[in-house]
Amino acid sequence: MSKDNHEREGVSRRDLLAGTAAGAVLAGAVVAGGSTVVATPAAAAGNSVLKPGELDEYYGFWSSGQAGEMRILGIPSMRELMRVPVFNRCSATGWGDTNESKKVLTEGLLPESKEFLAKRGQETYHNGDLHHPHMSFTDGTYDGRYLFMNDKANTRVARVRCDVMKCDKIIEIPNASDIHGLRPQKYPRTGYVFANGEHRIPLVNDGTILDSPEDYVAIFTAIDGDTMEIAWQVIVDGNLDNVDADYQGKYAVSSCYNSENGVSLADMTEAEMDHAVVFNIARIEAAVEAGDYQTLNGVKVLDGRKGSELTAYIPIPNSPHGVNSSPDGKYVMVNGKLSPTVSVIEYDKLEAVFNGADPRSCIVAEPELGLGPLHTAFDGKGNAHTTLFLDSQSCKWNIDKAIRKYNGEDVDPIISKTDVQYQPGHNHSTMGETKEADGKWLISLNKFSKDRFLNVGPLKPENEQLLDISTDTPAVVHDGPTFAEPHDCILVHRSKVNPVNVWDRNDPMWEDARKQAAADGVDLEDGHDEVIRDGNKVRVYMYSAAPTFSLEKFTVKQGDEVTLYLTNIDDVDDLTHGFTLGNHGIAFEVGPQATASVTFTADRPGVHWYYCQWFCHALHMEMRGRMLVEPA
Ligand code: CUK
Ligand code: CUA
Repeated sequence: MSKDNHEREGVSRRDLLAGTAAGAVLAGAVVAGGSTVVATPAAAAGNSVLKPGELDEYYGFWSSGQAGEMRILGIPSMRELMRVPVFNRCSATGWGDTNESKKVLTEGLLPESKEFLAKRGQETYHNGDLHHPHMSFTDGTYDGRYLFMNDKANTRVARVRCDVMKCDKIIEIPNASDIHGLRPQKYPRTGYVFANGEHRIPLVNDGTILDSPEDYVAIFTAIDGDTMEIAWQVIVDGNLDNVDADYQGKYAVSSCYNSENGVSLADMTEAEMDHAVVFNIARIEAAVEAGDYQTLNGVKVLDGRKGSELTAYIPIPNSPHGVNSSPDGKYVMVNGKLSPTVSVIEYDKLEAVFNGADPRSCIVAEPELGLGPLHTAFDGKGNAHTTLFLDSQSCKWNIDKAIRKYNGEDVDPIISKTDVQYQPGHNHSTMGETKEADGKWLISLNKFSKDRFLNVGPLKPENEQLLDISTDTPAVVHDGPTFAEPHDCILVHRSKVNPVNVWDRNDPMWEDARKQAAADGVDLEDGHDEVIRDGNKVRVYMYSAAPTFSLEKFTVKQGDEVTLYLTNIDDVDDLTHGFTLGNHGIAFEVGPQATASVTFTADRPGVHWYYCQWFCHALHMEMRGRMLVEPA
């Protein structure tokens, strides 16, 4: 055990000894007082195991890939703390069913999508492919306001409010196809959220073009993170994969694996060199100011194809993937994927490139690390950790040494390689994409778990591993199976995030309910129940206070359009109620001091029980009531 580990915050030598006291314990299971603690030597060294009741030092915000939600983990324990529905639907919270969530899920859709979905009997998309969750920044570090994330499946970008950890905005991006890479501006603040359209499509995609891929384009989008409106878009050559922003507010850099502008696998992988596109923010803003754009689907679209002064195309080998700015603000790493190299671009050399210098003159290192470099994370001490997909390794290397080697010195930038299980995609270090990178922990998000867990059938979990990176030989200290499919995550110090325990009664989330209640003369703020008939529309206002609903029964007529508003007037931490209406497909959560509503047509004559489905009280089972639907 290194000295370093003993000094880790919150870990005393005694804790470590206690954790290994039984000797035998080191590689086995300790059974004490009925609980089983699995301890491995590495776990004890890195102290990723917290005792019951201990809090984690970091929040992990996780993508869930094709599951469409965001997840919150505690790091280093790797305990899953919460799931936040975003692009998916959620049976537990009613996301996708309540009027409040439907508003978020539908208001940002393009008109043609609404029309298309209506023909499928849907108000919105029911799926999503969430790859990249990233927090808003101020001055180069997380500010705890928002999390932004992409939906590759349906070309959308969503925002989650960090005060309540609920999604409050989703927008569909016109003109682009399949938003993949997404990063917020780091400086001076977010600001822009940059979003890459991965797939090339005809610029006016009206069904008249298929077999002339030269008429296809990819589109880079800058979204205003405060308003969630699109600020501008830039047309590029090639496609767009991942993106990162710099620490000066000058540039965003995207990788392109398809400089060939191909549409088949053979076309797309033909060239040895692809490129990174650098977007010059000041020049783009000036061009917008000067009116140097076309308007397409209501968005200002600028032309940044080769030859444009808005962009620079930096040749990079070979089908590059991840893009990661170093915490010192000096460099951005473009990970070579099919090339064993990571290309290191120095931000300060980009100005010369924009003024005509050789595009490759901004490359200051190109270390050869191993097979399949996909993503790079940083420790804030001058080192980088790159995932090697094909080698199933995490490679620790020194940035300065890589630069010296590129300049001809005989030094080896590689510090060590750690086996991971197996085939890592993204990795992420604690605070690693901010100027406050602290070099404590690294997550390796591995695409395959193979034999690491009990067999659960043909569909296997993936494997997320936690590495202690405080030493020169990072060690895996935790294995964790995970369901589809975290591509990316961020590790945020807990001091940056301050969620509330109880909702504010004036929260904008239920603004529409508040307005309707006011129009109906109902005081939503004051535990007021009422059934209001308005033609064949019936509005039922009720409140919950453990263990009762204020209305133990109400009556509507067959064919009525019923909107039920439920306000939880309990203001105690963790006192969530729910409303499930039997045989109506309706169930939602209502947190302390929140209001939620749902609308349906009463069409099943009879008595229908509604009940609270979030266990809230010793008399939770009794927390129920009846809706009578009178036959027409
Ligand atoms: S991507 Cu999946 S491993 Cu969508 Cu960020 Cu690289
Ligand atoms: Cu209220 Cu269970």
